This record gives sequence, C-alpha cells and structure tokens, in this order.
Amino acid sequence: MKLSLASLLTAALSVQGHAIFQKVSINGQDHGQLTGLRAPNTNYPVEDVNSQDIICGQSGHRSSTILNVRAGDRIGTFWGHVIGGAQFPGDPDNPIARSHKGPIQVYLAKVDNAASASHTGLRWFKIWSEGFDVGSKRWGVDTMINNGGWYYFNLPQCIADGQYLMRVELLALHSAGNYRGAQFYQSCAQINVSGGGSFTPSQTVSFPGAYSQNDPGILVNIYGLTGQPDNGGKPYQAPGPAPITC
Ligand SMILES: [Cu+2]
Repeated sequence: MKLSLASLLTAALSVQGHAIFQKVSINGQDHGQLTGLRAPNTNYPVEDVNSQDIICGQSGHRSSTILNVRAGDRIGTFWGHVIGGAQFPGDPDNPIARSHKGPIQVYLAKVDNAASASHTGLRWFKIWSEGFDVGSKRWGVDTMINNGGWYYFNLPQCIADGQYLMRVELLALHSAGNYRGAQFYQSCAQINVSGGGSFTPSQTVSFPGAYSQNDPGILVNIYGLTGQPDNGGKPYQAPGPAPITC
C-alpha cells in the first residue's frame, strides 16, 4: 500500500503528542480560534533556540485582530494537540502528551502596531513563569493539562498602556537530557493594553538570544533515580530572566 505524505504526517503527529497555543480568553471570554494570534500551522516543536522560529513559532497563521485587554486582566491561553484541540475523539495526547513536562512562561514586547509589527528585533521582558513545584511535583504543563488545555495568568497591573506582542512559551523537557532535545512550543498574541501603569523594563532580552542550547533549564535531565519526572527532587531554573515585579 502506498501511503500519501499527508497520511504519513498525520501518523507522525498522532504518535508525537505535541501542541499548539491557539486561543485566548480575557476574563473568561473566549475570543475564538486563532483570533489575535500569530501561531504555527504545525504542532511540531522548535528545538533550535537560535532559530527565528523561537520567537512566535514556525510561521503559519497570522490574525489581523488586536485583542483589547486591561492591565490586571486574567488571560487564558488554550493549548491543543492540533488546531481545534483533539486530533480525534478521545485523543490521549490532547492538549499535549502527558510526558511533556516543563515550564510555561510569558513574555511581552512593546510594538507600535501589534497586527503589523515584525516580531524580529524586539526587546522582551518576562511577566510570568511557572516552572516546577518541588513539593507537589507539578510542572507548569501539568497545570495546563489539568485545566483541559487552558492556562491562566494575570497581566501585571503596572505595565504601560499600548500595544504588545505577548509570547507564551511551553517548554517540554521529556527529552531535554539530549542536546537540542528540549521542545519549545510558542505562539504570540497581539494585544492592546489599557488601564496600566508606568512600568518600562530596565532590562530586556532578545529572541533569539535570550536562551542558549546549554542553559541549565534547557539541557537538563528531569528524571530522578526512580525514573519519575521529578527533577530529582531539586528546584528547576526555567530559562530566561526573572519575571518583572510591579
Ligand atoms: Cu512533543
């Protein structure tokens, strides 16, 4: 039997259990599939931290919408195995395969126009990071899976009004003991912030540039002596700068 390329790709996706950040909610209101997002059209991860794809994922979907938010709003980011969520009814790898342990982190970069700005050459600062809780042995990704694909955080109250790209990154570490084994999944939301404060970051990072392939949070064996993904009972240092504090 001759298999089409499409069916081979589908088979590859279904066994690999990757994910795409594909929807945003604001204070509980779901804004719909790919609205306000620059998102990849593949769930395949980025593994080269020096690739341009580390910014907003491989180029794919690009919305013309800018999402209006207020500083302090509760933002939801929805993750699914494929665009739409499950690949098939009962898909065990939706929203992502349970093996995919790691942090979820959020960065902002100021832009003039969030719909038209290039995502290259921007100055990013981190507003949120959930890595690994040693006590409960829970990773950021576990929080998202336990919420059925939704991952929530609050926009800091102090950020300045204006337009931003909001880069939300899920880092899967199940193979991160191997060089370039860490898997980066990210999309960027296009947001317009009002009701904010006067915060401007004193330190920013670039993508690519913020991460190195040998970063202790990127080249890391998360399996303890019993083979569990518990980081050996040690704290985990997620890559990049510390989140801002207001
Ligand atoms: Cu994967």
